Amino acid sequence: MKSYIFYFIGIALIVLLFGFIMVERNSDNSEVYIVPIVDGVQEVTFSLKDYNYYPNTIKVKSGVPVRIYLDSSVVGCLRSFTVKEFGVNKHLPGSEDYVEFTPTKTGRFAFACSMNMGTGTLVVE
Ligand SMILES: [Cu+2]
Repeated sequence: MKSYIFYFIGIALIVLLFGFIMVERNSDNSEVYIVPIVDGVQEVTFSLKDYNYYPNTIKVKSGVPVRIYLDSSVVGCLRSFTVKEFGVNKHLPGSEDYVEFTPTKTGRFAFACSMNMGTGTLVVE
């Protein structure tokens, strides 16, 4: 009888875990931010949400300059913005400061703060 209890607890845990993974994947897919092109530049402003960059996944076009701003909600080391793949590493003290780079290859790349605490995904198409 006791083994049945453990069996059901095991099933319940697997269902819970699977459900959790599904939800995470769904919310990730629905939160890809398509960066608009304004006067030939892809402009995006990050803010802070759950101690991380928001939007957290952004999609840009290859070969078009990307200009990134951080609004005043972004604090601490998250104001040092890096995209290793494209040699981006710049401290942006104010909300009017920006870093600009042109993605030269397609794929999914990480962006992060200088200490890798805040992280996100740059999708280049
Ligand atoms: Cu950091």
